[in-house]
Amino acid sequence: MSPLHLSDEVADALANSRPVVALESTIISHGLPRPRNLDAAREFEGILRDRGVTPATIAVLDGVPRIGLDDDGVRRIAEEELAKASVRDLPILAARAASGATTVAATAHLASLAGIRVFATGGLGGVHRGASGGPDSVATFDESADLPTLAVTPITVVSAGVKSVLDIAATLERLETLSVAVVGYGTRAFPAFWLRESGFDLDWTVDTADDVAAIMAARDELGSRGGIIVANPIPADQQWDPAEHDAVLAQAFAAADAAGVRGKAVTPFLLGYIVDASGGRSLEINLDLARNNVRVAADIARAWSQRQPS
Ligand code: PSU
Ligand code: MN
Repeated sequence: MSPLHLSDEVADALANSRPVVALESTIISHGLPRPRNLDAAREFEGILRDRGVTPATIAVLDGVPRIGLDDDGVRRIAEEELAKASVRDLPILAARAASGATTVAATAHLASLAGIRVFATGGLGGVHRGASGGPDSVATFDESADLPTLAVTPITVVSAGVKSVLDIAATLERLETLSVAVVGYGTRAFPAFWLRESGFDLDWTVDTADDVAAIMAARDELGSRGGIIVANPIPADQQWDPAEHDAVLAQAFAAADAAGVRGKAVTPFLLGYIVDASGGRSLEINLDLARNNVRVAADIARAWSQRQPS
């Protein structure tokens, strides 16, 4: 018996080489506030369906890794207090019949097991500031499992780069070491989630979804093990005003410092603070960039599907 449960529509689409895009559940359960998160989960699926692509939202429910959720499953990831589950948590949830919302790492792993090749998210996890220490701080070693997982998982992830609360230079260095391919979608500038540009340039840019599908095909022929990150910046007219962004981030870091927040609590603290301090502006941008990534992932999945023998 397969340990995975594929929804009928996902199983049918995969069996017939029709386009499928995986969606993560941690962004719904932990990344977006209620009740907007339920609308967002449904909207992301709708964007795919409107483009003839089958959505595969992924989560572990009662111990079963589900690839494609029904309406009740989507409601559960938006409304229940679920564990945030990375790859290492999957066997524990399965053995205990427990539930969890899957991170980029866990979603990529499960999607790939199911045979899905394209995945849309908001922002990837990465190397946290202070991971390697500083003049007056000890190293936290806080690097998301998203990075090493993408080194060994054959999936193409569309993301708006990584959040500017992370150490972006270190994240890009780690992706290089881990041999994860990174291409800018219509840009050479690596984006920083709410902003179009992080100040770091990429070696490669692609202009079309079919360019990405061609890289995926070549990847398979060359026996590369890892994934491909498609860095898709938010459109210029939707990005956060950089000066306001910098000011709110500085406030957020100062507040985290003053509150003595440490370790894995830092990111949720910063993100919550940033939504409040921006008067909700950062949340609207987060939704815009995620929608934009889902649209690009749909185009890539269609281009990939067209390359498959039918
Ligand atoms: N980026 C967002 N919102 C999120 C996340 C990232 O804008 O909710 C989630 C993703 O699921 C990502 C995870 O995989 O955070 C990374 O967490 P950690 O650094 O603990 O691995
Ligand atoms: Mn971490």
